[in-house]
Amino acid sequence: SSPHLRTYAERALQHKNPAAKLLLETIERKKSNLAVSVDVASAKDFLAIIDVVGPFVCLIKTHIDIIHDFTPSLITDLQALSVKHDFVIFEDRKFADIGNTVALQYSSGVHKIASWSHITNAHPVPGPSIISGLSSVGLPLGRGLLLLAEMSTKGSLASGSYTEAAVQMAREHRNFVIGFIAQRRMDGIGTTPDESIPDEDFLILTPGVGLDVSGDGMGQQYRTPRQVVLDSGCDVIIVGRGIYGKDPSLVEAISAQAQRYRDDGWAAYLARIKP
Ligand code: S5P
Repeated sequence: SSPHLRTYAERALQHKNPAAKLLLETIERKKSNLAVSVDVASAKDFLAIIDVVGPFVCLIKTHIDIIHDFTPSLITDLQALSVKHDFVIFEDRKFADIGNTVALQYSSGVHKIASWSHITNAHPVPGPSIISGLSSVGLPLGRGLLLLAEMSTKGSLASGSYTEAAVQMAREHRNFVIGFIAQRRMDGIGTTPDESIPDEDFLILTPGVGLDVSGDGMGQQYRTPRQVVLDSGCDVIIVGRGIYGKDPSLVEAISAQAQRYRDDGWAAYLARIKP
């Protein structure tokens, strides 16, 4: 059956990539397919939000280059929170360069992403060499890569044959590419029905999720957890401003929003796997 009709627990048993396995196991253990994207500029707000939403998430998504007062100790603190609350870490770096350059960007610089982020992502635009470059660093560390097969923004160029080519690229590197940033399932895309690939199980992590507004006035487009998980078959909802809003100090509001999205995402999953 199509992966999205199986439970997260069943899929965890099948997956060979350690980061994919960890994510699926964490989702099942915490009964949460919610990822929170923490796009704030101060280290203090960043850690405070993560500590509040931590109990309700399977994964925390970071843009570490947004933090204006970054120091290496922030990573130690982030890792401590990931142990305390049991979540996976995904640095949303969106690599997009030649293999040699992305390998250096992934391993080095101020942020040393590969040393702490279980999952990262890349644009497929340079072709397969971007995967080779990143996997030369990430595979020995047990990391996983998501390709951006689609985007949530109005007018996105990642559609049609570009999306198909991204899926084909992923199929050639299934030990390291664990899935996609996309708006729907990618199963069998680019194949004819008679050449379906039996044990293909790409994880679909989906941003552009919001319950209260349909966009942000800067091209972002939002759908509900139910549309994303039940109607489109995606595996993880990624929510940013819908949860932490405009004021990171409103701890109770943030906690309530995280629970609300967690509950909606899980209800949509239960409705999906119901025989
Ligand atoms: O297509 C995409 C891909 C990504 S990774 N659309 C997105 O919005 N994202 C990221 O998800 C984006 O960089 C941001 O960190 C998050 C969405 O944030 P929100 O506040 O709009 O929920």
